[in-house]
Order: sequence, then C-alpha cells, then structure tokens
Amino acid sequence: MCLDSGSSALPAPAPARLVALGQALLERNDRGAALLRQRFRRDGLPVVNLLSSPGAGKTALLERLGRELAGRGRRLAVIVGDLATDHDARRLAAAGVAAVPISTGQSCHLETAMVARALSQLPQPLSDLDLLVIENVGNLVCPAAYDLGEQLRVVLLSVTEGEDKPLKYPAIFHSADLVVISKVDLADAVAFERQRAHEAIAAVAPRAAVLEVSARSGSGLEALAARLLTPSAPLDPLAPLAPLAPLAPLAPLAPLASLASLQP
Ligand SMILES: Nc1nc2c(ncn2[C@@H]2O[C@H](COP(=O)(O)OP(=O)(O)O)[C@@H](O)[C@H]2O)c(=O)[nH]1
Ligand SMILES: [Mg+2]
Repeated sequence: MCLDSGSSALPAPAPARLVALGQALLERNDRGAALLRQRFRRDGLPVVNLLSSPGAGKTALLERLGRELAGRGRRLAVIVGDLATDHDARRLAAAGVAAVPISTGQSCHLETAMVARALSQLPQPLSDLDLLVIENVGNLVCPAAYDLGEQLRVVLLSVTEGEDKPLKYPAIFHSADLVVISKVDLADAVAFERQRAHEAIAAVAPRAAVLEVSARSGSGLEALAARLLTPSAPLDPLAPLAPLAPLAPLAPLAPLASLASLQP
C-alpha cells in the first residue's frame, strides 16, 4: 500500500506508527467509498475505476468511448487524476466528454475525498449521466488498495507493456472485475504473445472478464461500452479460467461516516 496521500506534509513516523497510520488512512478511505457507493446507487449511475500504468491508453479509450456514446445519445463523464497538468481533461473535453481534472501533486493514487470533491464539478444532477469513469493516476501499485466506491474496476494492459505484467503486479490485476488488453492494433508490430498474456491474467485474476480493444481502430469498443454501461451484466471471459490463485481477498468495508467528514 502507498501511504503518500499527498494531502499533508507529515514527518517520517517510526515503523509501528507507519503501519497504524496506513491502516487509519485505508479505513478512512473505505468509509468514504461506502458513502460514495451509496450515492452512486441512489443516482442509478454506473461508476468505473479505470487503472493502468502510465501510457497504457486510458484517456485515448475514454475519448473514443465518449464519442461513440454521444452518437447514441448517452452521456459519459470522467474524473481524471494525474500528478500534474489538466492535459487529459482537455483532451476529453475536446471529445465532448464532461471531465474534471484532479492534480494529486505527490500522491500516486486517487482517494475518496478527492473524488467526493470532484463530483460537485460534474454536470448535475448526476442521475442524468449514463456513465462515470474515474481515470486513476497511472500506476500499477498504489491505486490497488484504494476503493473509490466504484461498481466496476477495470485494469488496462497494453500490448506494448509486456505479457508478464499481471504476474509482476498481481495485486492490481487481482482486484480487477475486467481486464482490458489495449492497443491491439499494435499487437503484430510488437510481436505480442496473446496466449501468454491471457495465461498471466488468468493466473492472478481468474474471475476477471477479459476484453481486447483498440482505441485507434475501435475494435472491441462495442463490447466494452455494453459492459461499462451495465456493470453487473454477464460477460464470458475470452480466456479459459485457470485454477484460483492463493491471493488475499480485498479488505471489507469499514462502518459508514458522513460524506462531510471526508472534506479536509
Ligand atoms: N496505436 C495505438 N496507440 C494508442 C492507443 N491508445 C492509446 N494510444 C497511444 O498511447 C499513448 C498514451 O495514451 P494515453 O491515452 O495518454 O494513455 P494513459 O496515460 O493511459 O491515459 C498516446 O500516444 C496514444 O495516442 C491504441 O489503441 N492504439
Ligand atoms: Mg491519461
């Protein structure tokens, strides 16, 4: 777990205190996630937490998805986290997507308090939106432990990253409901070993569905859109299921607090 929330300049604590501090931060985040999940459910809004390494194609996929959905009269909104700049929010706005940037500064992940603040900058009421995607900070480690109240967690693996990334970063792939293999238009150019990638995903995320997409060609976009708009819809994984990997389950949700308590 990454302790650097970027929200305050804390002195370096002793190891025992570091563990306690980390647990307290996660518990506070989990309380916020439960509240956000309640709110999203009340608004009937499907919410997706989108994670990947930097450059795997999250924003490009959302630009394309936003255009496709707009063509069908559906409204996508995006909260997008990066350490710095509002570049992605500008790209998304140019594609007609309502986008709110979060600059996290030193923090390598988004937390519920940041998302709660960004919600007020989205078009209201939220119930008029058809889909909200939270594009997390590009990182395959820190964001894994932070529940953002999403209904669906999607992890991207681009064909240019290497087929074994799920084995090297198992926690984040294990937490995924859906793994999206992106940039498949480049598969031949980089000699992507499809079978090896699917085996690596199945080894650490045996229950996750898998889709292959290209933001460039648009292949796989239809299936992806259907899945995101109805997060609970069944989707047959492309790869056969491997035996369950002995990984720890996600932490249970902590008791509820009020949304106001999340504000700094
Ligand atoms: N060929 C190809 N390039 C892509 C695709 N998706 C993204 N890219 C490129 O990959 C780079 C990183 O994309 P970006 O969306 O910024 O990734 P992010 O950091 O995950 O949001 C950019 O140069 C994109 O044009 C794709 O499907 N095919
Ligand atoms: Mg991006």
